[in-house]
Amino acid sequence: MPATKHYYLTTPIYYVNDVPHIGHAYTSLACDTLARFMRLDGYDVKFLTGTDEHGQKVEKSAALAGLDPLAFTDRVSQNFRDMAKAFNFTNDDFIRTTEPRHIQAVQHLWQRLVERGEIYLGSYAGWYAVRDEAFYGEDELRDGPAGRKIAPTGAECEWVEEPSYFFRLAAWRDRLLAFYDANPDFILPAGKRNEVIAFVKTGLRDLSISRTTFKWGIPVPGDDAHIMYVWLDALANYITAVGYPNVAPDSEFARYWPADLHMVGKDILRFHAIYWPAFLMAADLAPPRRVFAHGWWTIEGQKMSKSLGNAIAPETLIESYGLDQTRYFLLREVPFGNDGDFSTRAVINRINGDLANDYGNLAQRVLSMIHKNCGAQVPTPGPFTEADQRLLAAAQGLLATTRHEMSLQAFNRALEALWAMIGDANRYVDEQAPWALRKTDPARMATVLYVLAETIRHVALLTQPFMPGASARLLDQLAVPVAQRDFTHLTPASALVPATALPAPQGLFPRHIEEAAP
Ligand code: ME8
Repeated sequence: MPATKHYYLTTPIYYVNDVPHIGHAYTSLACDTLARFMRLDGYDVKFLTGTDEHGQKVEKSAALAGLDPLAFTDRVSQNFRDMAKAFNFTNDDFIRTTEPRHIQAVQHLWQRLVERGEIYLGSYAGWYAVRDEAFYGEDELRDGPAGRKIAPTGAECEWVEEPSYFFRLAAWRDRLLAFYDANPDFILPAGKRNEVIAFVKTGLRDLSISRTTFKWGIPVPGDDAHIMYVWLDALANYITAVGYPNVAPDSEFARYWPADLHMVGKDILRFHAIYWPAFLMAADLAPPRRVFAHGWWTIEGQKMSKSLGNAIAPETLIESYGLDQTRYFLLREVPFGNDGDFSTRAVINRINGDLANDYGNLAQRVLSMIHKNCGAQVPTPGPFTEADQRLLAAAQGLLATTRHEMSLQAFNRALEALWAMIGDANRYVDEQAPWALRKTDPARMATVLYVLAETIRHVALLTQPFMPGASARLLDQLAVPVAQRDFTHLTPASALVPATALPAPQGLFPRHIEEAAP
């Protein structure tokens, strides 16, 4: 049966001025995990990522690399595709803003805004930070060394004076506030929502949306002297990828728009939560349903930066710790939405504690007892005790809990719920002591091991979005057919079938042995 529920989610499109680091991997990982969860939960998912290739920052980086911008973007965009591959991300599309489909879509959007009277020609005189690709008001800046002006983000600003097209953003203040009011979950987390609302309440200035002093951008239709402001260009990628300007009732746009979720870092929330819904409403298109602004990673207590040379390449993490381990750590360590610090110690603690001791050990001891004592077959249970029923009921309750947490992008809380279950199961093993029952009451031993195997089946199905590799191996060890791994099988009707042959158990998560300090 084809899925009728659609779910469209996006990562930011990353600037190609830099190589990918764990910050980029983090945002994409969160989206990948959610995309996998929603697919397993029966949705027709579209998961988009890509690269943001225009603008002054990219033009400058290309010049520094001695390449023309397109050759440069070809090269660096590939790094982001490689990152997606290394992490086993399941994006359905990878958009580049230099593609013809995008240029055509943005120019169409521009024309629509012109027709609706939302754009006018003026001239801009003010401060611009190339690093942020953002305009700043004098009142937002502080003085830096040698008379320089510094933006709140720390980026250096330069004075810009040029003819420019403007978007009538100021006129959207009240309609934006009404929109936030009517859609309380549009911006998450709530603290970030309050910041945006407070900022919009102070009033908005019309937004300069074209530049004339450099060339690397999409030409403004009908006025070749201007190229579009890179954020208007970039934000529109989300509609390009669903086929805009084709908005016919049977189009991809009609199926997926409005997007269910734009996942972004907190640094770019204003663009997504203020400019983007204003552009869309001004073009008479629906705003997205949610923008989630997650927190910022530092490395061993320090900001990641080129000058410190401390940015961690995502591939290094995978090589050092394994893919599933890296995926687990990033989503478990920090409440999603908060800032987090990456430290080697914290990763090793999670691997040896949560993965090896808790999850891995549960699976290992149950599966090896079954292998040795139940003829390498799913055991045949007898009547269930109250303790058995309690554990099974908790396992069956996991879908509702994790579904709720995932609907709020609370990845860490979904994992906490799964680990609470793992903890309960480990305690049940200790209490029931199946190894002792082997001699005294083998029938009861079989029941206990069955209850445990069935509990592990539930946990393994639900850890799939987070740790696809290890979860698949565990489900293989339980002989769960591949066709029975979506969430419709989290019911007693799909329970393990007694006497099914099981393969030899294998360890899931090796302990991480620390290398001796040099
Ligand atoms: O802003 N911690 O691209 P960008 C967590 N092209 N996340 C981090 C991070 C860190 N230390 N560093 C980066 C742009 N990120 C625009 C977006 S969208 C229409 C255009 C992640 O390459 C985080 O998601 O600077 C942040 O928002 C994004 O990378 C910025 O990527």
